[in-house]
Amino acid sequence: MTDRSGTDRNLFEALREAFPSDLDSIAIETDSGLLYSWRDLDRASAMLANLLQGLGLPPASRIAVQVEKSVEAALLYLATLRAGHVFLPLNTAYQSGEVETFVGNAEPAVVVCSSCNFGWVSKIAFSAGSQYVFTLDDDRTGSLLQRASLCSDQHTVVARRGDDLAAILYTSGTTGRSKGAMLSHANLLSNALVLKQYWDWRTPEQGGDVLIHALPIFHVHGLFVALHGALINGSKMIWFSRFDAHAVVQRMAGATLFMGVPTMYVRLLAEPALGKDAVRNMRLFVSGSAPLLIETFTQWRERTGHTILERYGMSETAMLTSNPCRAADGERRGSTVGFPLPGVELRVCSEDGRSLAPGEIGGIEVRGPNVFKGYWRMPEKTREEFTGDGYFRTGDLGLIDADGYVNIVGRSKDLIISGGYNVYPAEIEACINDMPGVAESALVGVPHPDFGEVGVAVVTAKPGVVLAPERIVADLKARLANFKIPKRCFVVPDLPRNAMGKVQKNLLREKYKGLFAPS
Ligand code: MCA
Ligand code: AMP
Repeated sequence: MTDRSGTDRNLFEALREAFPSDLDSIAIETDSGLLYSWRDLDRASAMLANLLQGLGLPPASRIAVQVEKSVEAALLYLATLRAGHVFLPLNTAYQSGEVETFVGNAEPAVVVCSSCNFGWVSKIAFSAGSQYVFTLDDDRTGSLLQRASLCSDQHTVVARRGDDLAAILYTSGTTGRSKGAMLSHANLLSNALVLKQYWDWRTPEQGGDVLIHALPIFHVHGLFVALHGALINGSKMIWFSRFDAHAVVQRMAGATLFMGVPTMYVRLLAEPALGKDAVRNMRLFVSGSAPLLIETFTQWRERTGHTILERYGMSETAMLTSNPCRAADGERRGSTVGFPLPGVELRVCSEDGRSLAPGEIGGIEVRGPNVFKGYWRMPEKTREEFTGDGYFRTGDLGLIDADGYVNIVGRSKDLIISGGYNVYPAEIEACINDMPGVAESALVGVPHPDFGEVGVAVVTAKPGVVLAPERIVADLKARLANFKIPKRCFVVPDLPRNAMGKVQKNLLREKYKGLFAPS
């Protein structure tokens, strides 16, 4: 079979081929002043890959990683690809119960964690059958690097087919049950190649792009869209260990590209130093992971003279649509997520599966080389989410306007997106309902000036019980990632219900929508 797309291979091989010919030029400059050359990336990822290979694991073993953001953490990702294993990134906010669920389901052979979490993480990992637990800290210490320092810096990339698994990304799901989205080398490589072309990345020979990388690297946006984007274009990165709006504005003069979630744009706009001078060398601002308010889009244009390019994607699919980058491809329109990317087939369907006409609102369904292989060990769930003709049901509601721009108008899935992180109400409600004295609960999303949307919990008590909202929130904090914690909690006599007995979340959303409105 001929591989016309050039994606039937190990993704790392393609990224490595794009490194600039001058391997001693700077690939990454960190916010703490460290410099990494392209040769450093090549050698260090080789050493880590040799370490992984030396463990004698079966091909496609899962390597689960919950560590603070660092260049070494990104190198571990590259090493996992190089060694032909499967990367499983975990948000650092996840608490032990959440990590136990993911590790229990994925059964990774290797787990890498921060040294301060070694005690509880290793207990979970060894109970799930993991063979090795290493530590990696953001100050370049830990057993992983110690062991890798003894390994050779020469490594031959392990051959992988495009269809082989490269990564598993967990999402909590609308039922509260976690699902691991399986992404292949070809899924990720095809998406990186499409974005290279569509976003007009400039290779070093064309003057080069410099990306400000300020996103976490345990989700699609920071790990794939941003990191692959820079690597496959041989572009330098200015690397922030965490997002700091003030520091990002200071570094913009030395960069050409920024990618962020809407909360980051809101915080950047609050920086007095943000203006036309600060962005004088910038070429492109990309926003995604959550809806970008039209006010933010407009204010950004007024303050900086740049029009933010909004795009849309999912963990299961990587990037699906994008506003145009080049003027020749069209204008960037606020409140829209642009056109389906080349190679992505996107349609809007009614509940009974009819393809809808432009302007009609329905469920967004997608098909393409970027669409995942299914949920890890959940063939039934996978089947449910795909149509008979191979389209993935995104759970997003939208329309395609008369000019072909995709507009996302809502979600059929019960999901809150807070500061770019997904919060599935079913998971939080199940935790609250487990608490003594709780009769039932509902978590609804309401507008928030910083995070876009945040969760508000509405709870009822069992007869004769008096519940304290602060206690509920404190208990949740001990069990769940911080971004999932409701920003407010109310104890009420009853939840509103419709004639069928279903809780009317729309009424709760309406009731609490003004909670965080700026006064
Ligand atoms: C932090 N907090 C949050 C969030 N982040 N609350 C709600 N939503 C959030 N997203 C809370 C913490 O619990 C804490 O509360 C307080 O804010 C400060 O925490 P800190 O860690 O200091 O927050 P921060 O550093 O200011 O983080 C804000 C952030 C971060 C930079 C916007 O949330 C972030 O990096 N978001 C990006 C997420 C992302 O990369 N998403 C891409 C997913 P307390 O003090 O009460 O404990 S990929 C995806 O969605 C698809 C594929 C796509 O299209 O990209
Ligand atoms: P995740 O499961 O973290 O990959 O989140 C994917 C979801 O984020 C999508 O299904 C959308 O609901 C949402 N999303 C991503 N980008 C955008 C965007 N530009 N506008 C609105 N929603 C978005």
